[in-house]
Formats: sequence, structure tokens, C-alpha cells
Amino acid sequence: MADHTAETGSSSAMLDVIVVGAGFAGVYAVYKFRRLGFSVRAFEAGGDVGGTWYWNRYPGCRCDIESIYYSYQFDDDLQQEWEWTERYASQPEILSYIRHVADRFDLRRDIRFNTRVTAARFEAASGQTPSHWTVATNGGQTHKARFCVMASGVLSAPNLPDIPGRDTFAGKSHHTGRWPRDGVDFTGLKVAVVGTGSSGIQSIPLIAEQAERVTVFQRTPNYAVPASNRPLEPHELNDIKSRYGEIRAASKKGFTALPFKPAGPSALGVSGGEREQVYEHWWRNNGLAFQGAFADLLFNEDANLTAANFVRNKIRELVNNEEVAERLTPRFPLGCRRMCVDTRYYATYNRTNVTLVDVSRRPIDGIVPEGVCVGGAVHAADAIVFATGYDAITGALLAMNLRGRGGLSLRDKWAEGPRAYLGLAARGFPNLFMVNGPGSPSVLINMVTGVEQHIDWIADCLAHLRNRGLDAVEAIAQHEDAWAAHNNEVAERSIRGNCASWYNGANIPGKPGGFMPYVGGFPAYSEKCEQVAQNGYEGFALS
Ligand code: N01
Repeated sequence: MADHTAETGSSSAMLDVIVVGAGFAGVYAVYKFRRLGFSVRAFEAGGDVGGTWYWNRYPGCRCDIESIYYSYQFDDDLQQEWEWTERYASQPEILSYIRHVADRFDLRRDIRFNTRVTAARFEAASGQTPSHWTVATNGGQTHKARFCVMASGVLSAPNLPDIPGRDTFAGKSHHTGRWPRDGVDFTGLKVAVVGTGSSGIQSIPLIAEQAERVTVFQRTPNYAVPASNRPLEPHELNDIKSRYGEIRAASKKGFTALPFKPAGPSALGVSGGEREQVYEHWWRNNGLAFQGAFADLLFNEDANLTAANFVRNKIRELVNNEEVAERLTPRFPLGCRRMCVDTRYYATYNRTNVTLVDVSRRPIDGIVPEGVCVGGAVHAADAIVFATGYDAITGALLAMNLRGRGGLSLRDKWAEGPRAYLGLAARGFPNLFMVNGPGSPSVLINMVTGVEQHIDWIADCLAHLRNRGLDAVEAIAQHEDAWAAHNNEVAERSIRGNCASWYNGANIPGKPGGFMPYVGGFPAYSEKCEQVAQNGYEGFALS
């Protein structure tokens, strides 16, 4: 399907809501706000809907949350009619799904594609003009809306490391998050892959099947558990559809908005043999949920070590060369950094055309026209794949010049680290909401469920203001501070708070620290949001 063209021209009309982004969050936001009778327009940098699934077209790109969960639940007919073909959907299938949603609800007429929002400024009410946001786009146009909803994605601002000589490379280089639409043919090429997070781990096996030679530059090994993908049989799908309501309700009670129940409260409360059996079962069947096999794996270091050692032993079994296996073995606690899923990843290192270069102690010196230099030696390459991740959670927000009350810039407000009340709104930025902002569970849960919960909450809040003839909503400092303190406290209780990772911005030089996603789980978080609403939007000043 062809992409859509950008629309030119500023608009003087005052919209109710501007939505930034048309991924899962933006698409649902357009649907929801329109349904509640708000005038809405979304701006999307890509040529169509899809967000992360529009940009990430690298080989092997696939969701690591099961398709029956990683999908919308707001419309039962949609849920009943869509036929997922695999347990874990591939990028093309997810993109088809979100395009189908846009078509089915005729959403594209309120979305402007190929249009990147570059700035947004809050203007206080004056005379007959209510307070509003003026939003500027890359084409030089401006648009106005009373409310802004930032659905700009948490893993949407690619991180391209500043490696000396990067631009001198003679071949083509690609970031996994900006993959060419028509794909890349690596046949007969020597390919360098930098990065071994989820994107590297998914793409390396497929690149290795096609390329003449692959050299992987690994700074930190990650834990990868089997993806266990397979086709979804029609009878399984029919059974799920007949119980979808129940399944969704059970998922919302799950810590990660998924219906997995741990095998027991503690990995240390069972015998070694029993524990191995549990791990073996979860390893074979449950993908990423492995890290929740026992309820304390992410909270107790000794319990965590039992699971970490289980996976370390698996790596030794899967990789023939002992030295390579050791290099691939992570030393940090399991789940401390985002876990990955393995489809022939470890086995790929048994191929004769794949080399693993450890750059943990000796970083990449630079890139030269012929390839990648480490320790003075050039590893020849015809193409480079940067699987180097993202400026996560805050990157896309800070890439826009966002200015709140009195011209306050979001970058200045977050100079010491991001804070937002419930991860939804920041003091000083009235009438601006973030979807999956810092301080919300975002990347730690099933994101589609999280997105629906956020948009529903924001929509209810806007309806509340409209029903009472109110103009503005803004987080109160003391509540924003209290939420940030609570966020830190729960992060400290979890082993996740202890590692350098993109969760705390450690992957981006100079980025202020602090654990960004809320670790307290989806049920506690959504209950808190409900309570806040029921108490007349406690913690927000309404005027
Ligand atoms: O990015 P990452 P990603 N020299 O940040 C390395 C989601 N996702 O795109 O760890 C050498 O995890 C960096 O090394 P280090 C998922 O939430 C989901 O893979 O910083 N190496 C690391 O190895 C995921 O977590 C899915 O030491 C350098 C890698 O690049 C998130 O997106 C699929 C370097 C970046 O890994 C991000 O994943 C894909 C340098 N200068 C993504 N700079 C699924 O649903 C960086 N690195 C399956």
C-alpha cells in the first residue's frame, strides 16, 4: 500500500485535540476523541499509521507479546473479525492490522501523514481566546488545539552512536528502526551488526542466512529466551474469541497486563528439582514471561540468580564454541535490562560465517570506508546494521521544542531527570498529556492495553472538563513530586533499578538518570488512575 502525502497549509481553526503520532496510541486516540464528539487531528511523521511497526521493517521483526494480547480490545467486533495467523505476529501482520483499524473506523481523514511536529507552545487564555497549544510542523505550518496528546512513542527516537568516522563508510548503513521500505538484500555481502538488544537478536539470524559473512559487535550480552512462535490454529483462535472478554479481564489483573500467573511466590520456596522443572516448562512455552516464572524473580537477587543460572546453562548448551558461549553469557541479573526472545539467535553463532567481536572492554575505535575498526584491526564490511536502540521514553518528547506556561521548556524542566504525575502530565504544561510518559508502566507491560487505559483516562478527563465548562487541567507540584518519589521507591525494590539500561537512560551519553517506567505493575497503576479521577482529578488543578 502506498504511503500518504503530506498536507500543506496552516489552520486557524481551534481544534479540541491535537494528537502527535499515529501508532497504536495515536490511532486509538483519534477514534476515541472523535467518538466523544471532540474535533481531533493527528500528525504523523511516517507515511501511514503504525508507529514503531511502520518504521521497524528489519528482517525478523516480530512482537514478543502474543498477538491475541498485543491487540486492541475497545471494539468486540474488531476483536472477533481479525484473524491472527501466528502466536507472535510479525511486523507486516501487525502493520496490516493497524491499517485495517484505520480503514475500518475511517480514521485517516483526521491524520496528516509525513508531517513531523517540531514544536508546541502553550498560550494562556486571553480575551475571547481560551488557553490552547500552538503546534508547529516541519512544513512550517501551525495548528491550534485546546489540548495536546503526545502519542509520539517510547522507542521512536533512534540512537545512532557517535562513532568516529561513521559518515566515511563506503557501503550502506541502516538503523533497525529506520529500515528501508523495500527491504535490504545482503546476498553476497559482508555485514557488520552493531548491537545485541532485541533488534539485533531478532535480525542477526536472518541476516546471517543471507549474507556472505556477518560480524557482530557486542558490548553487552543479553538474556534471550526461546520465542516459541508457531502458527495459531483456527480452533485455538476460535476458542480464544469465544472467551475474549474473560481473557482480557484476567489480563488486566496481571502485573504486566498479561494473564500469566507465577508458578509460586518464591523460587527459593521449592526444591531445586521442582524449580528446574518450572523453568524448563516456562523456557519452552512462555517466551518473555519466563522472568515471571516465580513472583520474586525481579525482586530478590538470590531467587533471580537461580533463573539467571538456568539461562546461562542453556546458552552453554546452545553454543558449540565454549569461548563464544562465555562471551554471550550475561553477568547481570535476569530481567534487569529488557529481556529478548531467541529464534535461532544463539544457534547462529555455530555458523561458520558469523563472528562475535566483544567490544565491552575495548570499544569500537571508529568506522573507516572499508569497515569497522576495533583495537587497530579493520573488520571488513560492505554494509553496517546499527541495532543500537533508542533514546527511550523521553527522546521523542524532547526532540520537539515543547514550551509550557511562561515559555518553560520541557528540556529545562527535565534537566535533572524526567518527572510527570502518573506519567500522564507535567506541571507547567497545562492541557498536555503524555501517553506512556515517564512514571507510567509503559514498556514494562503489554503496551496496547496500557495505551487504551491512558487514552480512556485522558478522554474521560476532557469530558469531565467539558461537562463542567472548565478550560484547563494541570498537574500540581506536590503530587508530581510524590509520584516521582513513589516511582523511585518501587524501582529500588525491584532488581530492575540496579542496572545501567535504556530504562534509566544509561544508553544515551549525558542523559539524566532515574528509572523511567513505573515498576509497580498495571493493576496498582490503573487503580491509582481511577481513584484520582473518582476524587475529582485529585492532584490536578482544574480551572
Ligand atoms: O535496542 P537496545 P533495541 N558500540 O537499546 C548497543 C523493544 N523492541 O532496538 O547494551 C557498541 O536494547 C547496545 O550495547 P549496550 C524492546 O523493548 C522490541 O535492540 O548499551 N554497541 C545494545 O546492545 C527493546 O528492549 C522488540 O552495551 C552499542 C544495542 O546497541 C527495545 O525495543 C524488538 C553502541 C541496543 O540495544 C530496544 O531494542 C525490537 C556502541 N557505540 C525492539 N551503542 C520485540 O517486540 C549502542 N550499542 C521483539
